[in-house]
Amino acid sequence: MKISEGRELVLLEGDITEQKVDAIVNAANSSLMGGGGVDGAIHRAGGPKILEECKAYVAKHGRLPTGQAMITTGGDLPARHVIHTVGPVYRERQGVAGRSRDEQGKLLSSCYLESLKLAAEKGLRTVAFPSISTGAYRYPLNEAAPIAVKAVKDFLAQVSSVGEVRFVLFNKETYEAYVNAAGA
Ligand code: AR6
Repeated sequence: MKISEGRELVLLEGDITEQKVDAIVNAANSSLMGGGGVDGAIHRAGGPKILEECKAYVAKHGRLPTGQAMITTGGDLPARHVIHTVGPVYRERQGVAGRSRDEQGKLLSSCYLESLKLAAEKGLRTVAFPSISTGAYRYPLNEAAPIAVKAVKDFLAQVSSVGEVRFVLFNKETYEAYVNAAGA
């Protein structure tokens, strides 16, 4: 889907670890020590260099807050870099201890925006995202997909060096939610 001259949004069903792009984005957790889901798949396929850089980052800056992003090498992956971001854990019951729905949405949106800002700062042109927070972090797909698509479209519509953003969605249900959200 063309957003403007030289700016494209692409939706694919597939495995993000196979993408040959400037950067793939990892749905990590604040410890940056790896985990399950897409995080586990990226560390397995990318080899130990990625974890070494994550450890060095945490030793220097501390844990990565929700909604923020940092970058490492792509290690053995076809992608040159991995941008690690931390999505919000979705909470059904809101109030007292929890974040409001709006706050959760802002944090999810921030994951996409901060990752793309980092990519632009580094002069990276092609970036691939998974569906952040909709696995272990339980964000409902029908709420997360429109937030993700809007954040990326808004970014691409502004002047930036990033030319192509791909959503690489792991199953049909997720792919279809993003197709609906993009009105594609
Ligand atoms: N390529 C693309 N998408 C994938 C892949 C893959 N190889 N593998 C899984 N997905 P999740 P979260 C999809 O749970 O909800 C980790 O343990 C998956 O089907 O990976 O943000 C971290 O360490 C789903 O659509 O991430 C954190 O602790 C999407 O990726 C926590 O999980 C996100 O699911 C983060 O949870």
